[in-house]
Amino acid sequence: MNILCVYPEFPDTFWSFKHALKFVNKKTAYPPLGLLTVAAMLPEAWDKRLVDLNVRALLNEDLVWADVVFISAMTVQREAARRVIIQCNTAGVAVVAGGPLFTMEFEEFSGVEHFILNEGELTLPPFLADLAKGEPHHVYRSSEFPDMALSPPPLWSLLHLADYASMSVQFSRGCPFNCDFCNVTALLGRKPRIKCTEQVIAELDGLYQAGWRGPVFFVDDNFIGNKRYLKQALLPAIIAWRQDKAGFSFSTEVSINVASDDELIDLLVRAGFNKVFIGIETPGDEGLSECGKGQNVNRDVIADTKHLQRSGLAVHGGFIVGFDSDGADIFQRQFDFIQQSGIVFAMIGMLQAPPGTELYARLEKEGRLLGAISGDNINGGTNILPRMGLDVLEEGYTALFDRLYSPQGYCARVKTFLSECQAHAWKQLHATPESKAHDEPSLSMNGQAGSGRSPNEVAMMTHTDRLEQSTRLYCPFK
Ligand code: B12
Ligand code: SF4
Repeated sequence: MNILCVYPEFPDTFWSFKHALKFVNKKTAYPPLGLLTVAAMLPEAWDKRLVDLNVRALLNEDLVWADVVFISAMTVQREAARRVIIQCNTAGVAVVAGGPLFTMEFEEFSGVEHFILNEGELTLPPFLADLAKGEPHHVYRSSEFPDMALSPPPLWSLLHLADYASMSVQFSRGCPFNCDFCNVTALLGRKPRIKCTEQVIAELDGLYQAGWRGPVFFVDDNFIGNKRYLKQALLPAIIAWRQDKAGFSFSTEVSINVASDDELIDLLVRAGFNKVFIGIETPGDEGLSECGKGQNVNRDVIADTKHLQRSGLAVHGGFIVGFDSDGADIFQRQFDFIQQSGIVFAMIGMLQAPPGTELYARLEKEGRLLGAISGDNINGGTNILPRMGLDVLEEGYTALFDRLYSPQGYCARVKTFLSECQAHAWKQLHATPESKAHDEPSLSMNGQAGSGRSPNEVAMMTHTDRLEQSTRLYCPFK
């Protein structure tokens, strides 16, 4: 059987990095990890190929080769997924669909023979068994959450690695918190489920053997959901693994309580983590309490951020405007907060209510839903009627975004960040054993080889040099 895995194209969004990718000479940001994982669960005897439409077009000859197309997508790829399905239908190739888009709204799609919803580790085996018997059903779903021991190492061999800016590895699924706007818990549960250390190291080994040298994103909903295991097993193992492997750096998503745990921060940095994405959401406790983000309440998040930055972790932040408790001053407060924090990569969105969340249920009851979400949470749109009024939110949001991403606003954050992290110290924190032997201290803080400048030359660097360095640092893939 010939299985063609197809990943639809991302539209031009903040997260597609379409304009930034050319700076690093890559075609797309991250690999379609769901499809690579599912491909590894298929019978070994079947032939498998991948077409990632973010890398190249889906050609007729691909479809002539394929017996079945396996498609995966998130909501933001909705329209692109429809186009792929039509193309397959026209070519007469059967389509099997899975992933978050279809899990949440499969009823909206025609032209798909089989929907394998939720987590493939549970829903794919019964489909394969029924297929072998010649009686596959239309929909497979599960309300259970599988043990991560069932998740095989992704089939890296399907990728042309050089097209990607970063690779992805997943350690855990689920998040112990329960923010009302977030559908992670609805999709993946509140109990973090983890892979064992041996599984994670095997995936990293697989990447290393496939020739990857570069950034790896741990695509967990909250990497520190099980701190004990991280401290006792996984991070020490990654520290040991990295000893003789140059060129790897890691980033991930964590909750803000990481800032209170110096032992964990130290292990993360020693394991090669240099960036963490944190859902900070809003500067005021009212908004945080409203959305159930108790873990952020009563904290000095700016101090937390600076502590992480000085310790060697650049902080990327998620922010939201449009909570019921937000007054008209929220736009200025968010601006001041983000600028002071030195969070260069600030994802700011309007509050949206994805189906399946507590927020969706509440606003539906209150008659304040405007329809489906687009899947792009920073396109200046929303599916809710905010208390402050839609016009006020839209106008305030657009002005805030423009200010944050104006050259002045952006560079001011870069400077704040640089002054916090004390460039030399940061570079040393992230030096791999191998690079320590070769690098003199330099301002190149992105895990690449040092600049070779003497301390005097460094001191004489021009403002432009520094900006160039910081832009390289702030390429999200370095
Ligand atoms: C990494 C990641 C990203 C990466 C991109 C990854 C990529 N492929 O290019 C980045 C950071 C760019 C990103 C961006 C965004 N993301 Co995102 N992202 C994730 C994250 C954390 C991990 C995805 C992953 O690799 N998972 C690991 C694999 C193994 O899991 P999986 O893909 O779900 O696959 C499993 C099943 O779904 C199923 N399956 C999947 N595909 C298929 C196909 C077939 C045929 C079958 C049988 C089964 C199957 O089997 C797999 C094994 O169980 C998820 C959360 C999560 N834990 O999954 C959110 C998630 C996918 N993102 C989400 C969202 C909303 C976004 C953004 C809008 C921003 C935001 N608010 O987070 C943007 C939109 C993207 C854009 N370009 O505009 C939502 C999607 C919800 C939805 N309904 O689509 C998720 C689920 C998080 C959430 N909040 O709930 N994201
Ligand atoms: S901490 Fe993050 S992943 Fe967890 S529920 Fe809140 S927003 Fe979702």
